[in-house]
Amino acid sequence: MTAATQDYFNASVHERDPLVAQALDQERSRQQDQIELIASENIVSRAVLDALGHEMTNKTLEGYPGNRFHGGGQCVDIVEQAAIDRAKQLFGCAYANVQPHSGTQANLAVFFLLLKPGDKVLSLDLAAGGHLSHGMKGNLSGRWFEPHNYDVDPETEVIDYDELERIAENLRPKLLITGGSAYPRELDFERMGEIARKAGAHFLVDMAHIAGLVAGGQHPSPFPHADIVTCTTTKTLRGPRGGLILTNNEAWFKKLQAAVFPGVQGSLHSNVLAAKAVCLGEALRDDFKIYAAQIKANARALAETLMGRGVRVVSGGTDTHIVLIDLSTKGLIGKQAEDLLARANITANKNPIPNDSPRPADWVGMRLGVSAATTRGMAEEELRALGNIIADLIEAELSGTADDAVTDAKAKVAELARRFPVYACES
Ligand code: DSN
Repeated sequence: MTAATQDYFNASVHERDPLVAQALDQERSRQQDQIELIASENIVSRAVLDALGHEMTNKTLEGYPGNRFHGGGQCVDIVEQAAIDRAKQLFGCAYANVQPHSGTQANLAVFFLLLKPGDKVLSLDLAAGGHLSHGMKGNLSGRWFEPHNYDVDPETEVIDYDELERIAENLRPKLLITGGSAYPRELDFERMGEIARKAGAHFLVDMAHIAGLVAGGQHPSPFPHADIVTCTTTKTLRGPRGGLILTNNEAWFKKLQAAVFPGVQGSLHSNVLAAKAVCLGEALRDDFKIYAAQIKANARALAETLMGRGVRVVSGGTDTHIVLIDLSTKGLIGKQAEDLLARANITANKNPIPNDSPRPADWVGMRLGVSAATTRGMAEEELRALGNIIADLIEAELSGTADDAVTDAKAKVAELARRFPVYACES
């Protein structure tokens, strides 16, 4: 073996690529030292990381277990079949495709399966918590299909199901979609399934954000009301980046397989399938139910603390991991609050609230999510402390004393981060 080959197989990233290694080290420290409140993020287990970093990434395969276009797929067949079986067991459905590279890819495959270009799609408005892959103009779903939206009630900020029914009956869309990225309340799948059937529409539930809550019994299941369900394996499900598609419709399933490959994707991500199998296995364990219940309790504690300090929480609370706050009553915008929290090592993101400006720079909302903090072991007491830190920062920004408040908040965040370490065995 040449020295170059030996180096290729044995040298670490620190030895071969200091620039990338330094960024990786800094990212590890960042995740340890800050508190993550971005609602779409979570912290995967060491077992999921092991699978993601495995040599299985070298394997190229197309097709499905037992029916591949390339040889040597026997080990990937095992992990893909495990992911399929576990997804079906976890979500109580008959068929699962575990290959989508993301939630957006999963949705695209469903569009490819069920729609023709120009067909009408009815989905939750983006500012009310929907998702860009449900018909946003800048996304293929909004360019090739005819998007329409339903909204939340302006008073309650909860989906206006009567209005949705009226819109659906007039519009007669081919596809009704619910779910998204920032809707904090429980979704009434039964009512929306009835609305879809009355309007002659197929019903897609995109449970990307709440899949872990569904898995843990903390949000009603979309089955049997949905015709088809998509989700990501990140977020509350606490797995690798990727998507799933689930259905009970036998007739669709064969076509669904072809819609994913070769419809919208080529070869699969073998190591990610292994990591998906691991995370789905973890979500089947009893301790995941405890985790999901703690997420909800933590989100409520955060929402109640913020409301108690005079911060307006959209819809007056939460039934999920998401707390969406409206900064307009404080005269701030989302970007200001995001930057302010970042100075104190709390990571969150500006977000539109219902009827917000279409310009991200003007959004007055900020989205907070508790999944990652809950994974670290934080409970209601810590989320109340975080709520008070956030409220202190906002008040200080208004009174011109932000610098002092940031110093104080940073110390409190550092103490929390130290008490709840990430991948502690390595530190
Ligand atoms: N949809 C984006 C979010 O919720 O942040 C990415 O998952």
